[in-house]
Amino acid sequence: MARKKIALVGSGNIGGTLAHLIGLKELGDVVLFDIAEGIPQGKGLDIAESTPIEGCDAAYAGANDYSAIAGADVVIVTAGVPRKPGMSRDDLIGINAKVMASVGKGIKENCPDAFVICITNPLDAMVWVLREVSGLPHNKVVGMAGVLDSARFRYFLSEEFNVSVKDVTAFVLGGHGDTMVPLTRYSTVAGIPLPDLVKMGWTTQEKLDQIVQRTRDGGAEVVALLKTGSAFYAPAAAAVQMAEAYLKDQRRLLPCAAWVEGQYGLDGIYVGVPVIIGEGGVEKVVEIELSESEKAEFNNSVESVRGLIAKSKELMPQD
Ligand code: A3D
Repeated sequence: MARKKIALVGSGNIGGTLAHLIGLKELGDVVLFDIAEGIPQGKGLDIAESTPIEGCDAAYAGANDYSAIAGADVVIVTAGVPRKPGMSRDDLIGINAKVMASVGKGIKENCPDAFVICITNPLDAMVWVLREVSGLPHNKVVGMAGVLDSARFRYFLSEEFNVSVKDVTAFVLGGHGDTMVPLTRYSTVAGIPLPDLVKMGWTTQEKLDQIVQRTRDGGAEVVALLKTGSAFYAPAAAAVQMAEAYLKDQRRLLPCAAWVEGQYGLDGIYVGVPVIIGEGGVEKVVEIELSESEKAEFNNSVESVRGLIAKSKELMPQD
């Protein structure tokens, strides 16, 4: 059986980490693409030289021409600019909407059958642009945010409870921004929901509220520490989990920025919801019951995504 081909559009901090993880997991051969000459080639060669040590079979190539991504099974997009301290994700829209338009064209012309995972911010709006320009089916274009936001929530909870991260599950819905909705009712330690753990005295409501807020600010916390860019290890791990679910037809239930039409009363928008990812891409949008206050928070988040999509429409080059 031929190895799968995974194209990474953007070979910066996340792109390089993705390339490394994909090789370690032997998910397929990797093509790194970037507009910066030498970066994708250099990172590809460097990682390829680690494969004899790791004992993993994966080929690496670097390119500055879109023809290199031809026939890719999966494309992971990180092209564009990240935040600097003091910036919100939404401040990136002017540059990144134009970048997504060029990436969408490259995908359309070279690998229209790929499963595309977008990471570039502001996430939900950038997935929308990518899908619009590439013309791929909605179920094959998805955004990575919920897996990362949920992982941050899980990590903070595991610290608070002093239990293994393996036993903590968590759900974060909505747009990937300050309005994201961490759902405490659907988050558990080995199946025990967080509100029950408060009743059991494992934590207090006040501490839980602080953890929810820290989750919302999780990206900014790393940006403030790094000063030169944004998080990349955890975002790359999250996207690799989504790519693996598709390539191995795992049917994982993961929170992703997916196209929602009908579910949750929405009439066609990209926003963070639980979905099943398998060989068909996004095979199902899972509609969970929300309380009145959760609904209000989710709708608030949807409105903010709508605003960003409208702005992206104005910024997209017309041709
Ligand atoms: P960075 O290390 O700067 O890498 C971006 C790369 O994109 C650079 O190598 C650029 O040369 C390249 N690039 C710029 N324009 C183009 C273009 N037109 N075509 C191809 N390549 C281009 O950034 P990063 O890897 O740290 O972050 C990448 C993106 O991911 C940013 O927009 C971040 O905001 C975003 N991000 C999202 C999350 C989510 O959870 C959604 C988390 C962290 C970062």
